[in-house]
Amino acid sequence: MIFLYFLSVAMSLKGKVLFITGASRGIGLAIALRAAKDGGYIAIAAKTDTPHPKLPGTIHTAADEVRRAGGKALPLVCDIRNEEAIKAAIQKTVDTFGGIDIVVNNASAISLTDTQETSLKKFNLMFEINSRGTWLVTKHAIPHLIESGRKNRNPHILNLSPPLTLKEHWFKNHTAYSIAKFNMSLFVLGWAAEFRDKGIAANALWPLTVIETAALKAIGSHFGNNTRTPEIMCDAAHLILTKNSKEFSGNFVIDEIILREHGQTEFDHYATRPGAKDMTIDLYVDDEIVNLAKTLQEAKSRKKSSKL
Ligand SMILES: *[C@@H]1O[C@H](CO)[C@@H](O)[C@H](O)[C@H]1NC(C)=O
Ligand SMILES: *[C@@H]1O[C@H](CO)[C@@H](O)[C@H](O)[C@H]1NC(C)=O
Ligand SMILES: *[C@@H]1O[C@H](CO)[C@@H](O)[C@H](O)[C@H]1NC(C)=O
Ligand SMILES: CC(=O)N[C@H]1CO[C@H](CO)[C@@H](O)[C@@H]1O
Repeated sequence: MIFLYFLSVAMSLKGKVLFITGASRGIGLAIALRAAKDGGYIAIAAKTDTPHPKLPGTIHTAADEVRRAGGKALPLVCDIRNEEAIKAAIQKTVDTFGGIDIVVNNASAISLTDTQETSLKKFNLMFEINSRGTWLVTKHAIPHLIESGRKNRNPHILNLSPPLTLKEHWFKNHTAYSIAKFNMSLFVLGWAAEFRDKGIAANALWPLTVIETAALKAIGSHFGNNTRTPEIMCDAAHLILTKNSKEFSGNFVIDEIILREHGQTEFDHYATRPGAKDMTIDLYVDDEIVNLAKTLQEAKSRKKSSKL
């Protein structure tokens, strides 16, 4: 009984303070809502204060959703290209919620264009948001994560970025975006080592299949229709963020794989279109990863049939 009580506390984000960038919609918002369901405190740091002409959701609508889901919300206008804005947002979070336990670096700019088609403006945007922004937000959150570690509050950094793979075909069509995204993963590699003795975990999470978000629709999806909803990413993120930060760090996690490794066998409900099969595999997911997911799936169905 007592053991179960502690287990459930450890596996919840109740009372944890999350600073999430790009949380006004899509995957960032889904992660915020999952934490809110546990009773988490969420700083929603994003650029969108007033409605975007093409994309739904602002920090205020996201905050309302977080509160409805059972969490505390702090909407913050924060352009992560601006160091002063980041410092102010972090300070406001600490003043409001008493600290920071988790940083989720989700904000991301995307332009799937080749070198000639990528303007300097687009290149700078991807560099400034994906790699420089991730670094800058984390840099200013670190003192608070160290404090969280001292208090044994299980501090985590989670970057929404792909497993490190250096195959040229992942670069060919959009080198600049690929480098900006892999840069986020390189930070995971470095930070896991840098902060290990402080008990702070740094991990990366990436989807096996294409996730359908408003941003994806806006850039014109040539990815086909066999996509999943952001819910699979938030379930996987929740699993990572409730793991012991002293033990689980430096991992490049794929959503379906970690969920299967933890015993989940049902994935149909994540399909954007009910009944869709043969999900479209996402960028940067090597064949070995796809095969591992299949092996885990088959191992499970073998286990099931041997029980019959
Ligand atoms: C690169 O572009 C080509 C042509 O559009 C396409 O067939 C191929 O799948 C793309 N490769 C990746 C890894 O996106
Ligand atoms: C990747 O990171 C390095 C080091 O921070 C930086 O110099 C480089 O401009 C980044 N590249 C992109 C495309 O983000
Ligand atoms: C996706 O579905 C829409 C509507 O059913 C269809 O018009 C479109 O061709 C499909 N796209 C792909 C790439 O299969
Ligand atoms: C608002 C925002 O930038 N959301 C991003 C969250 O992360 C995913 C995966 O990197 C992006 O596709 C979203 O655009």
